This record gives sequence, C-alpha cells and structure tokens, in this order.
Amino acid sequence: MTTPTTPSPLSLGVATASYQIEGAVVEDGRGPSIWDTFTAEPGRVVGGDDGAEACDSYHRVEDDIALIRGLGVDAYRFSLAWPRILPEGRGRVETRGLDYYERLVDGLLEAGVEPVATLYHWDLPQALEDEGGWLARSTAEAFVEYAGVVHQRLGDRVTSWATHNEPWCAAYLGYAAGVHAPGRREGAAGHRAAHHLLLGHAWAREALPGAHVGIVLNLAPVWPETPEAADVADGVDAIRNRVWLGPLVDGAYDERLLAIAPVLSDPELVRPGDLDAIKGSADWLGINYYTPIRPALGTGEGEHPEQGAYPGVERLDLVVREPRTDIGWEVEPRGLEELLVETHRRTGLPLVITENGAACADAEVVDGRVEDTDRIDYLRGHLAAVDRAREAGADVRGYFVWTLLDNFEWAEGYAKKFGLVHVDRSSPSLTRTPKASYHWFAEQVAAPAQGRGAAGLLTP
Ligand code: IFM
Repeated sequence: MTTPTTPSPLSLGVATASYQIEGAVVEDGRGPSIWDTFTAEPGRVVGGDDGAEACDSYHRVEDDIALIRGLGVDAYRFSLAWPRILPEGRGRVETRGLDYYERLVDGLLEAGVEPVATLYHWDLPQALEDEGGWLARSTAEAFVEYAGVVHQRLGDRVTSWATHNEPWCAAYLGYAAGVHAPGRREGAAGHRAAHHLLLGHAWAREALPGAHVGIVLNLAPVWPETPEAADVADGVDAIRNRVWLGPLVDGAYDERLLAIAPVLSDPELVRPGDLDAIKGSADWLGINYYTPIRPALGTGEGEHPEQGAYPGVERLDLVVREPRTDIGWEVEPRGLEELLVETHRRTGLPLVITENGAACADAEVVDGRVEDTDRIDYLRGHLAAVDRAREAGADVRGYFVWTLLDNFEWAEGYAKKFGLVHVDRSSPSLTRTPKASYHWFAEQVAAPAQGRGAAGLLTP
C-alpha cells in the first residue's frame, strides 16, 4: 500500500551515454563496439549516421563539465564504454580508457556534481558479440570482470552505479526486432538475451562492493486501446515490465511470461541458482520514461518500430495518440505519475527517473538563442507528475533530463534532437549553444521549492 509520507530530497540532474556523445571511436586503444559495426551497415541508421565523431565529448570533456556546472545540477549520469576499457571485452585492460573516465569523475566532483555511472549503455565490445553477444552466458561473466576493473579505479569516488541501461532495448530491439545493434531479428532470442542481461546485472553487484547498485529500466504503463486488447496488453506488460521486475523482486518469471516465452523455462538457459541470484539484486531502480504503450488487437503487421519487439504476443498492433514529440512518441505525463506510484508499490525500492525528455524539431540558433518552448512544456508537465507521485508516497530520489547535448540518437542518427544544448554539426568546432530549456532547467534547479538532495542521490 502506498501511504503519503514526507518525500526524501530530490536530486536533479542530466544524463548522457558514451556512444551517443564521445566520438573518438578508434582512439587510445578503444576496441570496436556493436554500434560501430551496425552503423557501418547500409540502411541501418537514418542518414547513414554513426557515432564516430558524435559530440566529440572525448576531447571536449572540460567544456561539457562546464555546461553541467552551469546548470547547477546535483548529479550527472554518464555511461562508460566497455570497449574503451577492455577492448576485447575481457582480459587486457586499456588504462587510457580508464584515465578518461577518471578525468570526467574528478572534474564533476570538483564542480560539486555527483557522478552517477552506468556500466552498460549498449556499446558491447564487438569481440563479445562475435562469441554470441548477450545470447551467450559468457558475456554475463565478462561483464562482471569489466565491472570489477571499473570499480577498482573509480569506486572510491563514485557511489551510485547502474549496471545496465534499458536492457529491454538491448535484448528485444537488438535481438528480436533487429532495429538496434547487433540487428538480429530472431524473435525468442530476445528472451535469452534478457536472462543473460539480468544475470550480468546480479553478478556484477558483487564486483561493486559498498556501492549503491541499481539497474535502469524503461518500464512503461501499458494501456489497452480497447477492452478486446486486454490480453495482448498483458503480453506486452510481461515482456516490457514483468520480465525484469519478476526476477528482481520475486525471483521468478511469471506464468503468462513463461507461456509466451517457453525458453525461459529451459534449464539450460535458466540454471539452478540464477533466479535466486537475481532476486533482491537491485538497491535502487532507475526508470526511463518517455511515453505510455497503447496495445491494440490488430493484424500484428503494423509499422511501429517496436512491432517486432514483443515476440510471442500475437496480433499486436501499437497505437500512438496525439500529441506527439518529433520522434513520434505520445506526450502523456500521467503515465509517469502512474508508473512511479505503481513501481513503488510493486518493488518498495528507491526510484530514480534516470531519463525523461523530448525530441523536438528545434528552431535554429538565432542571436545565440534556441527557443525550444515545446521541450520546456514537456519537462514542466513531467516534473509536475513527479511531484504528484511523490506526494502520493512514491519514494523518488532523483530526476535526470535526457539529455545534455543534441547527440547520436541510435537508429534515428542525428535527426532527432533531445538536448538542452544545441550542437552545431555544420561547424568543425561542434559549437555548443545552451537552449532556452537549459536556462529554464537551471532555474528549476535553483528554485528552493524543489527540495534538492544535498547528501547524494541515494543517501537519505
Ligand atoms: O537516446 C536514448 C537513450 O540512449 C536511451 N533512452 C531513450 C533515449 C531517447 O531515445
């Protein structure tokens, strides 16, 4: 039961991810990742874009820390590129990769900003994909080695860690729908990848002693479009939400999920002890929220990019209502409020909104300003939803805007812009211009009414 209590302080921050901003993909010994391979294949990414240069944050880290400091935020969520640190995925350590993240962490701390590190935001070393990627149990084992190497270098300064970002995307967009790297369209393989991602998360926790270890999920409220869609909606909920929460909270995959995904009953995949290891392995839960999901009972042949990402759910079509952002996602802050209250009730864990933001067809820079009022409206509406959820008793500790910079938006390339800061891709200097939303968010951070967290994201 959710009972109204005095909310804990809310840390405010911004989030980014390595492949989307760093560039420098062949520098300082970095090995190739699955996204380097995927983006090189014709037709995979809009405009044939890739992350080879991205925002060149690898070389401009001081400039980007200055932008973060300028926002006055409590925390910055970033991810580390596994192939920068273990170019072959395991074994040999590339210390120049670790040096880069150490510079970032030290710069943040000097700026009074808490570093919140994500270990895996989709840039799997290609060498591991060549051995089966997340379809192989050995990838989860390699992930533990990577976590230990990173923690050894940064664990004295970083206390808030997330293992995976949106493992649903890594598993189901990557191995079932094939619209993300590694681009495999193998239906039920998505479930296999999901189990190995969960195992990697749970095992890696042991390699992060003394840390607050969470996992970041893109959970979503699932609202059937009609009463007839209730059953397909339950299937979507199973694959989008319960495949993670069931093992993490109850140590089990539920009956409906096992019916859709019989591979999750295969003792060769789910071995004795696996579910016990996963149960209770998250100290906190990150939630990335953008939009609700509205399943309809249809032909199962719709055009939605996530159409193939719910293997085993027959006759599913995904409906998107208006209003929508520039990436075609419905704007519905009520979904965030419901998700927070419901996830708090379901898990009892401290929650952090690790991503929320909008892709907008921004106006260009005019006299040094970008007037992205639609992004401000989106963020204002969602922050109000967070306040309502907290008042209703949801234990929400942080809210991170996605994202600091206009960046490489995966299969959408550079066409879709989520940044608080405009990046001029036509200039060799990739000039950064804070948008109106950057200044607006800085004002929210400074507002005394926010109850900002002084002691740290997960320290009450
Ligand atoms: O850009 C992504 C991010 O990498 C993961 N969450 C959703 C964002 C917007 O698509």
